[in-house]
Amino acid sequence: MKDASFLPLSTYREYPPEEMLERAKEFADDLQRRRTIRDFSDRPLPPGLIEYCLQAALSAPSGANMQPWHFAVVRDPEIKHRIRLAAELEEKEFYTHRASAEWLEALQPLGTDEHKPFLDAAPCLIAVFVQKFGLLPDGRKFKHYYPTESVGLATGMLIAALHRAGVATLTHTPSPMKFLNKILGRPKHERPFLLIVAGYPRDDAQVPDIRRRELKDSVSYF
Ligand code: IYR
Repeated sequence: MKDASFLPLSTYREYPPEEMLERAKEFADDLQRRRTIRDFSDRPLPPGLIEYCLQAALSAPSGANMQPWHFAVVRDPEIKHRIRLAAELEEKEFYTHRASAEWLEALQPLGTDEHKPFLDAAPCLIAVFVQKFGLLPDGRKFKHYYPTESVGLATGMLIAALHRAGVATLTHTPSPMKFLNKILGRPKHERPFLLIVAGYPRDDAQVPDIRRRELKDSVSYF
């Protein structure tokens, strides 16, 4: 086997046990306040903020360290509007024909419909793409491992980073969303994974009256 090369672990920090608990609780309490929102203000975000949050996302672990992701940041109002029009076309189809009665019933507590004004209003859309394989400069392909899982991890870290910075998000999945490749000029082998809508909530923003499961309902110990 080819020799791997190693460096000393210089970035790990150990904390005293009380501080570990404090840090874990603080982080959990902060994330408990995260809510997915749909009522976005058009206030711009501080310059450079999204880049720090993307830096956090890029620290995610990935299969064989292939980092099989691409993030397209959209701030241009015209491009946001094109995305809105394309998304609303798909959503109209979804709500009137494509979705099963069971699916529509599951969505009922969220109060969603085919209108997506937040795609114009929010200052920033981040289209996340999965690369099933990588491309060498000569055009040859190489396989990415666990691409979907890897991009899910990076996206989760991005949402947490945005929340921590005070940015509200919506994880939006117009389906199908191949139109994102066309509008954003992404290659065919990249699959749109998610459209993250990011910004400030409107002053009158409301969220659905839904709850998170408790620890005992989601966790088992052995
Ligand atoms: N993409 C549609 C429907 C939708 C689907 C799921 I799963 C949601 O959690 C929320 C909405 C829409 O955005 O309205």
